[in-house]
Amino acid sequence: MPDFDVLKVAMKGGKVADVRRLVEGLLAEGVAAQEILNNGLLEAMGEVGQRFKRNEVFVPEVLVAARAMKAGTELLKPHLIQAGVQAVATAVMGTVKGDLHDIGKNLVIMMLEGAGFAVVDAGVDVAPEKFVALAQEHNAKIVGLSALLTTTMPSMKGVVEAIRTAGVPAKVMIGGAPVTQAYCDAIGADGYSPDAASAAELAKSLIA
Ligand code: B1M
Repeated sequence: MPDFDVLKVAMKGGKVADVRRLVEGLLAEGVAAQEILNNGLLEAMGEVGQRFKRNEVFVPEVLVAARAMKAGTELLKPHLIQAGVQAVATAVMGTVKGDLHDIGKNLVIMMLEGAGFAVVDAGVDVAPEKFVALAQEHNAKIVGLSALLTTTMPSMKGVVEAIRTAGVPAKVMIGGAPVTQAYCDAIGADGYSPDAASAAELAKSLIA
């Protein structure tokens, strides 16, 4: 039975070099990449997400843990592809038109990836048509919208309408500092979450 505790501690502490070394060691021992991903990296990221939600850790800790997870998953990726492991689903994620804030969006992307989603990062200042095109191109099950300005929030309504009009069968979830559940209900989006950890849980529940 491989011991994932050391790997989890290294990942939660954002120790990129240690994570690489430990993942390589486990692979060399013959541990399956899927097992390292689930019982090591994803579990550690889930714990970081829960602690973030409880305000026990903050944005910098999440970012360093996410960077360490990325280093680990990069080593696992070729093995996972070889083993035919599928992502849970694809999500397209972007900051809406007129809005250049991307720190929250990037955190949400990391948590979604941590939860097993393949994420297409649409970037910032993204027009409704681009969300539609990317969702169609990647057969996305989730379209995630972030907005930090009260002046750009209305663009979310435009994206929901564009997605529905184009007949894209994706769930639209929204978030960002000025966004609320009431606004989500008002524009007919499928879900709202106040933070990155809940966003990953919401995405999983929306496709369940
Ligand atoms: Co700007 N800015 N900014 N800014 N900026 C705010 C948002 C502001 C509240 C500051 C203030 O006045 N107190 C204010 C908005 C006021 C309003 O509309 N109510 C503001 C303003 C006015 C502006 C400019 C207009 C300033 C100017 O130029 N006059 C300008 C606009 C530029 C533009 O976008 N067109 C501007 C520019 C900038 C910088 C470029 C300098 C920089 C952005 C850098 C970057 O993102 N790369 C910046 C920053 C850093 C901020 C503050 C200080 C921090 C934002 C942030 O990153 N927070 C912010 C003040 C503040 O919030 N204290 C402010 C950390 C981040 C982790 O939180 O993004 O909320 P957040 O994400 C959270 C949740 O909201 C949620 O999860 C995340 C993690 O828990 N979440 C989702 C986010 N998206 C989600 C999506 C989901 C689910 C959850 O589902 C899909």
